[in-house]
Amino acid sequence: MHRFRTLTYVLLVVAVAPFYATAAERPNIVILYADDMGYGDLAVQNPAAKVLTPNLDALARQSLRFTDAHSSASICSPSRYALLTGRYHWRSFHGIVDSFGPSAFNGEATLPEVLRSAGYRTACIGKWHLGWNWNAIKRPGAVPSREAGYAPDAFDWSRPIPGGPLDHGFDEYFGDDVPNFPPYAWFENDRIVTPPSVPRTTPGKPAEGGWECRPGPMVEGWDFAAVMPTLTKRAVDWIGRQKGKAEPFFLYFPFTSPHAPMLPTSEYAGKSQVGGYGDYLLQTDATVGAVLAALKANGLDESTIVIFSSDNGPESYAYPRLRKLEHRSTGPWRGLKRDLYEGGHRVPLLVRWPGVVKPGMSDALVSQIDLFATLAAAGDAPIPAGAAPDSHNLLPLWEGTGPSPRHTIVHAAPNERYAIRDGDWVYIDAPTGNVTKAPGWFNKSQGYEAHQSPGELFDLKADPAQQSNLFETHPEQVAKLKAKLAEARR
Ligand SMILES: [Ca+2]
Repeated sequence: MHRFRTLTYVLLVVAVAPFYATAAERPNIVILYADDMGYGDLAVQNPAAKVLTPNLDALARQSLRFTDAHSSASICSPSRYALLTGRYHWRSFHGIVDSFGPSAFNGEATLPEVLRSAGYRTACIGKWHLGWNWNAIKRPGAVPSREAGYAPDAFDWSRPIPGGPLDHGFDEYFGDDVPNFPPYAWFENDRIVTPPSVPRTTPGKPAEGGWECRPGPMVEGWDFAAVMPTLTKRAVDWIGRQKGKAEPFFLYFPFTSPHAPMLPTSEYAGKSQVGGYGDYLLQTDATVGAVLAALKANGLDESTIVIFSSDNGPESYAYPRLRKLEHRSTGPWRGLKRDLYEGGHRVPLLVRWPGVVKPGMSDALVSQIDLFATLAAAGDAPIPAGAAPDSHNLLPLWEGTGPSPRHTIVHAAPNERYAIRDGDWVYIDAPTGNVTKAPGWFNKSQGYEAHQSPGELFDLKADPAQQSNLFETHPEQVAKLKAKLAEARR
């Protein structure tokens, strides 16, 4: 199928050069990217799931569902950076971009840049969290206080802010940058829509967990609960505006949910059996449904690749949630957000491409880093020399015509510790894969015992729950993977 499309494209280019092929030949691309949603939060891959995700389950039935898919990191910014650059985050950094932090990019080509060069229209709607050049609008002498952060007048909000999505390949941006960081304000392209004029206040309590909202400037009357509904509406409206256009489009829609603050609207509050998180997950699922419905209503569903994934595993609330409400957000995997264990970075991944990707399941080892080369190939977009160095083209795997070219993944946690996956084996180059502390009751219930070894080695095929550390009994395997890790990091 792809060969046929490529041939059609080549013939068209020859015939009508220098014009691009029309959207009919090249697919639109939509990436839906949940925030902190675990493998086991996708009901279709968790037989014991206590939250139903009907829209995602329906999408999964129409998709190729990958069960061994990984984000680059177990936290936000690095995973997003790696997805958009096709490059391991740890080659540049490990942590998140702080509030008012600088851009995470350093001249790397991005997926939207490559697609745009090939004629795609590109938009980012949602959570950016990859930094801006805030110094360009910061008033001289403005410094944040420890308690209150920056004052509302620390920045000239009337000026454009460079270094954001528009400077990294997106024609348009709408979002709130990071839902729990200042400024609490809407961004439209490279400008703030309404100037923040008051310090952050947080009304009452979220449905579950804490606000996790850092101090700093806020738009007066800012409605945290309106963020996801507003983003959803903007994405739906944007899709509606693509109908009938000649060029294909790329929409990158990173959600702000189910990340804290968990604020399900009245339509979803109390509707799940898994507390505020479950309700917010229902709302997240409904956003997916709204986007899919918009594609269908505009006659775009057959010509659009839809990808759904998450930037990392669930937040630490997943432990009490499991204990009290018996919903396991990580599914069968050990660990969660920030961890080197599977639960930190093994995430849902659905790929729907009608007529090209046959619905089903794949247990091939794949990374979100591979989306760059794969989608560039799908869109017949040339990748510049040296760009996306860690990205593999998985199109043959997607189309069922060949195996995955990927056999290893280097994992890295925010504490700058590493692990390497190689086939069925994973070697953790640290005494533990936990960064987020696992409670004693959990470790006890799962048979996770303390040990004195400097590293951990697991055979995921025999031991998917990572219970038996084979470090001491398989020194040759440890040495082999240590060498592969050193080679990959060189
Ligand atoms: Ca996240």
